[in-house]
Amino acid sequence: MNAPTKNKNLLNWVAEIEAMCTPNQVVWCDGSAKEYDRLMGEMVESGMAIKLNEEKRPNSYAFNSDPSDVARIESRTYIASVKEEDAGPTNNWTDPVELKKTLTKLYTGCMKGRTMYVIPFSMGPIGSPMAKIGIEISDSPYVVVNMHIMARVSPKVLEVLGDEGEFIPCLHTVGSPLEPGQKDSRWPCAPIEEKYIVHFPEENLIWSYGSGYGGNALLGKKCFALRIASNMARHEGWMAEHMLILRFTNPEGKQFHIAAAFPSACGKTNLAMLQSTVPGWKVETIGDDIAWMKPGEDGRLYAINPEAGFFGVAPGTAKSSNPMALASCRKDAIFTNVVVTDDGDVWWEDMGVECKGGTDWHNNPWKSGMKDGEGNTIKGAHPNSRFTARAALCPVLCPDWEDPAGVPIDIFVFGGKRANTIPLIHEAFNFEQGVYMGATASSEPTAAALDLGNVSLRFDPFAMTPFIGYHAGDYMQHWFDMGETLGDKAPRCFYVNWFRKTDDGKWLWPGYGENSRVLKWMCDRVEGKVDAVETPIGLMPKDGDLTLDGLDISAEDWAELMKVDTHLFKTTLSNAREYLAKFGDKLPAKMVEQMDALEARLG
Ligand code: OXD
Ligand code: MN
Repeated sequence: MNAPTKNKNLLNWVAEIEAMCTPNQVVWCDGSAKEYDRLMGEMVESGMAIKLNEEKRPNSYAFNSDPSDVARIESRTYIASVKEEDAGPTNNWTDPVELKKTLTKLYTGCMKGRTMYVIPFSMGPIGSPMAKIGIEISDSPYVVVNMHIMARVSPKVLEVLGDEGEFIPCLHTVGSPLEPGQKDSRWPCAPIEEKYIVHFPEENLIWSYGSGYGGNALLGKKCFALRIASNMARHEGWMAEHMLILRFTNPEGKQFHIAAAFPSACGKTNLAMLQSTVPGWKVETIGDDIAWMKPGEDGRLYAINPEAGFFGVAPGTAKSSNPMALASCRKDAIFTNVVVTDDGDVWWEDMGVECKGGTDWHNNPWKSGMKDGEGNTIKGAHPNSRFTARAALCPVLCPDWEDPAGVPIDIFVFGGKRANTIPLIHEAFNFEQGVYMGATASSEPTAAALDLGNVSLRFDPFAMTPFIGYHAGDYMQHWFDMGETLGDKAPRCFYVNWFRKTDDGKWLWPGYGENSRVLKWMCDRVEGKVDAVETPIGLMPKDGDLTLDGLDISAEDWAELMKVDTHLFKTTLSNAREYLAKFGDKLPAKMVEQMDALEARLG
């Protein structure tokens, strides 16, 4: 096929990769429905894809991966910066020269017997001043169809790129060359110890080898839009964050834009698509995973969602927890590692419906309640099984979610999963304390940590631990620097904990749609409609300002939910000091100031 571009750098790179990987053929992708249908047809033919029942789930397909290839693999993910200290303690580092030698050996001939797809994509609305162009080369047709949904794949990307434009080269292979006559496996990939997901930050280059799954293979997402972009952002004065973006509109039509960072399993996608229970207030979704944010001409911080779809965790997605996510994958969707029911639809654990029979993610016959030889329930879907859904199908998507200028962020929300210590909501006194809150966001693995003596906290700064493409201490300093740039136009910062429990393990807060009450209090604060109570940890709602009308929460439970136990807080602070000590002399002085000030306030 003739290359649809005259961009020399791109043509040279594609020629170089073709020579190294020796595919059967090179196909330039155009992102069209025709291309999507053709590839799906080929994958159904080869047995890789299952076409779902057209009546139940129109234009949708299911895939089952190899059991060794089901999630991001942090132990095989590298930041190969020239200097080790630039990768910092939260990343795996390997010398880029050595790594390139190892990988070049693996890449040589790795696409034998396969097609090499060249996928031009834009992260962010094509042509937006905040968007960036990437080119993914991959030998996986599964990657191509997922990229169609998750990014903007179109010939327009090459038009915007032009003859001289710059792009992020993203090289991917499943690492499973085919000898002549060799039958392909259903989900080709390389063994774990041969998988590599590598970022070269000085070259803005991504090399991924051996995995076909999610964030390891759809390189626009975690690799580009977070790891590489966070490093670019720090040099260029913007931010690439692991945050959802939503719009909350009050009954008078005033809009507030909220960006929120939560570690995994804290309901980020649910919050992004929340159904407000506050009368007259409405939530609309802009993004569920990544925010790119840049100061605008008016000095405020503007955000875009660089993605075009949702790559959501399937188990737990139900009518009760997130009807909007379910609706987003009602058609035109891809499902990976779920149950395919006997009537050609999909099912997963905690979907809120029974599965009478189907095929599990291992391709074995399956039905609800099945047990293994030892009496353990066999799960039908993998816990990290996913739906790939088009954002455009989300019923509560903001109509202007693709505004190239982005939306002005009013509020940052941080949080974690804590059974105790952290109240439902508190606000930072100022942006710098907000940075401390984000940097020390923590969850405890189980409610067993109620036992004070053994609190084992997992810190996950800004929910970015696996995604900061450089030294995490420098990253924290970048947050402080952004605060200085934004000055009094910086978003207000809040910390929430939806997960507080009583001593006997009962949830104190109903969560889900009721979280809108907490968001409303934040908006009222931003508007100056309500005062707050000053406590040692920050600002908290005055009695009655966060309305509980219609909720069955006793006065004692409310007091417990909002309690600031200074003794417990001191334990969290000392855990935070211990955690942050590993950043050594890269830990910003301002972070130490924040910790000292908090300690003094706690008395
Ligand atoms: C994701 C993740 O898949 O954060 O979004 O791991
Ligand atoms: Mn994520």
